[in-house]
Amino acid sequence: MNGAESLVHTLLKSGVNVCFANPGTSEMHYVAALDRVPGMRCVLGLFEGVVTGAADGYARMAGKPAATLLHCGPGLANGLANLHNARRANTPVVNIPGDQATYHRPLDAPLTADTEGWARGVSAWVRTATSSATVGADAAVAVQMARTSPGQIATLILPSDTSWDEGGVVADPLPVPAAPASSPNQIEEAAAVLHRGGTGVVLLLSGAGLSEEGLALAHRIAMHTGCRLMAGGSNARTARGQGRIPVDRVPYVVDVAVKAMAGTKQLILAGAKKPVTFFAYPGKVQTAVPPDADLHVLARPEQDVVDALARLADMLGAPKVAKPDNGPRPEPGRGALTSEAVAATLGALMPEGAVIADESVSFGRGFFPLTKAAASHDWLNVTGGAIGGGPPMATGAAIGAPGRRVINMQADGSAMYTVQALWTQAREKLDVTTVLLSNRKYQILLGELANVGANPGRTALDMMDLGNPDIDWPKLAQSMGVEGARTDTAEGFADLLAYSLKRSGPFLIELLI
Ligand SMILES: Cc1ncc(C[n+]2csc(CCOP(=O)(O)OP(=O)(O)O)c2C)c(N)n1
Repeated sequence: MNGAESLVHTLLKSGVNVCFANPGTSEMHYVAALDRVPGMRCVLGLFEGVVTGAADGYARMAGKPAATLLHCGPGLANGLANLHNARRANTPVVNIPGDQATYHRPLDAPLTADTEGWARGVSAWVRTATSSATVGADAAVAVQMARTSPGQIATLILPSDTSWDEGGVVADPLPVPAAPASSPNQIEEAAAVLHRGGTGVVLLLSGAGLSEEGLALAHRIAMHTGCRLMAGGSNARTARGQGRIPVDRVPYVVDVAVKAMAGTKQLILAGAKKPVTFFAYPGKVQTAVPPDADLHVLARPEQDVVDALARLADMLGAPKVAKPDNGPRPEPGRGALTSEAVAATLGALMPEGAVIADESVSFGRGFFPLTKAAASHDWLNVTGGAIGGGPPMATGAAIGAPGRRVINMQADGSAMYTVQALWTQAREKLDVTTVLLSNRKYQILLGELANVGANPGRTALDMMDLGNPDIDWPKLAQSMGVEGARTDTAEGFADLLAYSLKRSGPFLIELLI
């Protein structure tokens, strides 16, 4: 057995059975091993940002990591932005770039690069394999590190001789440490704050706090104490729709966020970090949390937030409550394609168990309220602000959640970063509906120009204009094997969405907004 075969066997033994890949020469033995060892689903991405973003989406839904296969430092570098998004989502990823053979590296051949250095910025754990005899053991550690709470990126760099040399040894899976529990002190402090009650107590949820179970516990606490529930600004996965507690997210726009958090006197963090603004702006605050608010940490992101919420609810004596009634499903929108009309149509038509991969950027800021009474679904945000996360995340989510329809609410500018994901969706026959929000602009940046107080001229405005030439999205999709159509009315959207949900495989709907 060579090193690559021991690697693949070890990954499979440790429960990793999907590999998102974009290979090169140095990974040929890894590719050959994937061929020879049955059991691994290999998914080709035509750009490394698709590979890494798909690994992110997959793990968010499957609850376990996928492996990647990337080509040397430059291939890894192409995938870094979506590894950054994955890191911000606390997604487990077993990230495997191949590299020059150990004895070839000193010759400084063209693809030689600081692979470890590039990996380090996004990874909780980096190791370069040194021999075929130990690469199996390295792989077992990589899976263990990826699965360590709250979910991390573990990068195992694979010099080609550690793949092709004989003497590979399959390693047994290593135990995954349980998420640490919150200390009694953390629970007591939160309970004391909630006991005092009064207005201005906010319980801010993220991570598993936004799972169905976490939300139900938070709801119990809120019903008993009168505290307000909020969610972090961008979250890996939020359980929403019928039977789930609707929570507002901390808004993106600074002034809107300040309004939303005004009056907060006690902020209790449950799996969330203290919210800060995406950027500094001249003369504006850096956090929407009022300066006189006290901060309490019920559970840090790596702690077991569901356990902490359960212990807190018990300590408070909060009685069990019925599931909330989020009201009737919305009616599909009519007329012009406003943000509200699109949200209402989505809320009306999305099927039970849908997964929403949200990279709607500026147009989607109002999507939450009108989808709270939709069928139960999961909502995935791009978490690190690096655009181009949406189409790959949708692709990976469809593989991680088979049988569930993924709806990718996707802004056009961001989609152009990783548009090749459509090809993977077609090749893998994935049930993904891409709702392409075509405003032919970098709309958000027009707002940001105003926010920083700039006075834009022609050159600045041209840098935010995606027209001239207009992108023909249905044709682009069709060229990659994805059927697509375009509409400029809410009724047209409803028809196309319903059509896409009835058929299997991917579909793209361009909305001229
Ligand atoms: C990797 C990366 N590159 C560039 C940016 C800067 N940026 C933020 S939003 C944006 C444009 C988004 O346009 P689009 O996706 O069409 O959404 P819209 O603003 O029209 O809603 C850009 C270029 C970024 N956030 N991440």
